[in-house]
Amino acid sequence: MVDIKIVPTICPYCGTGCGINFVVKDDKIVGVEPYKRHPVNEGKVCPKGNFGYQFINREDRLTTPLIKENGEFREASWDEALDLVANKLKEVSDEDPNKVGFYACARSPNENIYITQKLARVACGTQNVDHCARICHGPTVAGLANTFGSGAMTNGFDSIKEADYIFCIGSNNMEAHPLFGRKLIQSKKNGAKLVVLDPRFTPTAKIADEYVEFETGTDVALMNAMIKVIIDKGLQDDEFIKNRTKGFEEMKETVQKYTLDMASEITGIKPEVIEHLAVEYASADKAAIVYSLGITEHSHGADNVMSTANLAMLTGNIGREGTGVNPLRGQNNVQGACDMGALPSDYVGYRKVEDQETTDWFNEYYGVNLPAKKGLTLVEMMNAAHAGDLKVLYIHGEDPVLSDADIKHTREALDNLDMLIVQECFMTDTAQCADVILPAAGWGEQEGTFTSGERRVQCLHKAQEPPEGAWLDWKIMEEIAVRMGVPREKFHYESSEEIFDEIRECAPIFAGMDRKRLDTPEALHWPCPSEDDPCQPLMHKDKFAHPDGLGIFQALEHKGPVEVVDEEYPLLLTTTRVLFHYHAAMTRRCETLDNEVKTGFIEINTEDAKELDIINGEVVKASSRRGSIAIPARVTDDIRKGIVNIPMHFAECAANVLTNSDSFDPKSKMVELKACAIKVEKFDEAVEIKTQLFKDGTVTDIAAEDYTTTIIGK
Ligand SMILES: Nc1nc2c(c(=O)[nH]1)N[C@H]1C(S)=C(S)[C@@H](COP(=O)(O)OP(=O)(O)OC[C@H]3O[C@@H](n4cnc5c(=O)[nH]c(N)nc54)[C@H](O)[C@@H]3O)O[C@H]1N2
Ligand SMILES: Nc1nc2c(c(=O)[nH]1)N[C@H]1C(S)=C(S)[C@@H](COP(=O)(O)OP(=O)(O)OC[C@H]3O[C@@H](n4cnc5c(=O)[nH]c(N)nc54)[C@H](O)[C@@H]3O)O[C@H]1N2
Ligand code: SF4
Ligand SMILES: [Mo]
Repeated sequence: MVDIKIVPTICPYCGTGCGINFVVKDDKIVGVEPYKRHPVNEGKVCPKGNFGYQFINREDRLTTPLIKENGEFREASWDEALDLVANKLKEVSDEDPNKVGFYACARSPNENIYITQKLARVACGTQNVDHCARICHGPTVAGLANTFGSGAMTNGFDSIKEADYIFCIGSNNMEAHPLFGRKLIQSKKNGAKLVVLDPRFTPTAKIADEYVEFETGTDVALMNAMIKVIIDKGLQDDEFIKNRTKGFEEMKETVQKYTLDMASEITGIKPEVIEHLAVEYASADKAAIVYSLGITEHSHGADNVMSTANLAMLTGNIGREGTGVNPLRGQNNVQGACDMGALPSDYVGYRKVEDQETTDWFNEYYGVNLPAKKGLTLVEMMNAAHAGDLKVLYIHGEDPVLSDADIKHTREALDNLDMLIVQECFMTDTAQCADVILPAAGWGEQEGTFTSGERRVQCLHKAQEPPEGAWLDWKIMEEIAVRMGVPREKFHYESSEEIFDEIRECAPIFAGMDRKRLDTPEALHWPCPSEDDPCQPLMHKDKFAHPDGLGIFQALEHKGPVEVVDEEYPLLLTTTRVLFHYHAAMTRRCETLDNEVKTGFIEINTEDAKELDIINGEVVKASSRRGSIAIPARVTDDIRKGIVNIPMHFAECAANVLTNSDSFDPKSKMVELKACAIKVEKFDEAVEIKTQLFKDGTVTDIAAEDYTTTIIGK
């Protein structure tokens, strides 16, 4: 008899949080099967859910600690590696806790992330802890906290099925959150009208009722003009504005200059189309906004986010099912990483570092003496390393060499450290720069919880042992803390459940999350203040999360990208994702996914390509002020003229060689990953890219001909 076990778990890729079942044979994960009872995806998955387990038992998993000597890695015992790391962290943090920094892993369970921030705060006395949300939905956290008092998605995913009108701006969820995309299709079947706004005619735009193409970086101008139309026509919700908000008059004053003509000039959308969008959004009984990185990854990302919140409050489209402001969080557990306090300004549960009473509470709870002062963000840590002010960086499962803006700058910064510690499952581009590598157990090899984009805290289950030599993240960090002198009884856990119990003690939003209540397919959403609270997803029903319960309108001006095109660099680059790859380390190690898309490409509009004499598939040179790459061209009408696009996954033609790390959002410290000026040139001779060319066609399982999209606004 074949011994097959089925172990339920949660997909480790995007923030949709689909449930899947591992198939386990001879104690090894060998496949996945549908998890039909799961309420989020009802047994369906996208290709990553289906084939994305293939990396787990790869030969090239890291299984031995490695120490770099004279530029070469050598194998080391756990004892030697842990002592080396603990001694260095202790030496430098004793001298100045600001000289050490931590990046937490938004792919790993909450319990691991909680321990990363605890290692930073308790063992090193530093508030320098952050993670990839900074360069992802950092502007969401900052922008929605300013307007609604809480930085999270306001409604559950299923709420979208009740909407009458869906305003989807800067989100390509059919590739990036496909099982949320499925809910958009279900909403359409229920009668909702779906409108997609994006500089590219994406697979998501192709399922929309209306698609509006527009200029990158002009979202604030568009939404300000929509707000002006709504007010001029008296379509705002006066009751809602009066009873539930403040700051309306200042905002109204600011939008006055955003006439249709002015906004049309900036955005490239016809005036009557902007008017049409405003009237339809405001007239719908239940209008929902969906957005993602097209909104956030700008030097004015927080302003973009706050514009969406202004629109929702103006029309009373918040606090009800079918409405809301719905940022689609990226990483499987990036919501969790923010919740766990892997933020330089917040402890677990968004308790504020700068509030002295809160810091006093944690100082007493942990037995430490932290300052009530924010630490450095991820981008600031990298810049501090570059400047020689940060000496030790501890990276728990991130790959900044590929994912941070301006790879040259990142490599120089990492080279400048006294010690780079990387705790990883694979030898990533970042791990190669490390002084010490600590091999970690990964998905499928541990218990724990992930928190999806709709604040649903879901249990993971262990299906196989980690490869021999790889340790659980939290165990590694516990050992380091103890070696640094933290008394074992203050930093010791028998299981990830014990860590979750501590999280519940520290953060009222999780207090009611009893493990038995949690470990069901339905799981629980935070805020979950008590064990008898229903912990339902809808937020801001009767009041906002600010102390006075009011939402705050924000007066915002259009700023546009910091780096603008000029004669030398005439094309504006945006950087995105493809369905089959997820960043890099894991999906590029899954054979089935790798076979679909083998390498990167640059999308260029047919007319631009003609002017540059470039044909489809030709390898071209793309350069910015930071560097150049060789990359195959994909000539297409699906991108606005003047804009080019590179998916961010491929190290051999990495988008981030070109992007810019200098242009920050002052409100959220986001860097401008969705806009920089580049040029594209022909090579004199044929150039070969090491990996083979992509197979054509961005595939989704929805037949395009089922949908008729009207392209409006051109
Ligand atoms: N397959 C896959 N799925 C993923 C990931 C992955 O790597 N692969 N990563 C996950 C992560 S971490 C994240 S954060 C999410 C991201 O999910 P998305 O944000 O949906 O993904 P992107 O492709 O980065 O960007 C979305 C869209 O923004 C558009 N855009 C660019 N500039 C502008 C602008 O100025 N205004 C507007 N309105 N739109 C603009 C782009 O054309 C693009 O279509 O995806 C998650 N899911
Ligand atoms: N140009 C451009 N750049 C971008 C973006 C863009 O749109 N354009 N998007 C940005 C966004 S939204 C994001 S979120 C970032 C993502 O940037 P990163 O966070 O750097 O991306 P990942 O590749 O997901 O990194 C996760 C790493 O953790 C490892 N890992 C997975 N599970 C575990 C675990 O349990 N334990 C440990 N120790 N390690 C584990 C994986 O092997 C992987 O190498 O990239 C950003 N960079
Ligand atoms: S939609 Fe996201 S969570 Fe669901 S299977 Fe695909 S990658 Fe996994
Ligand atoms: Mo992200």
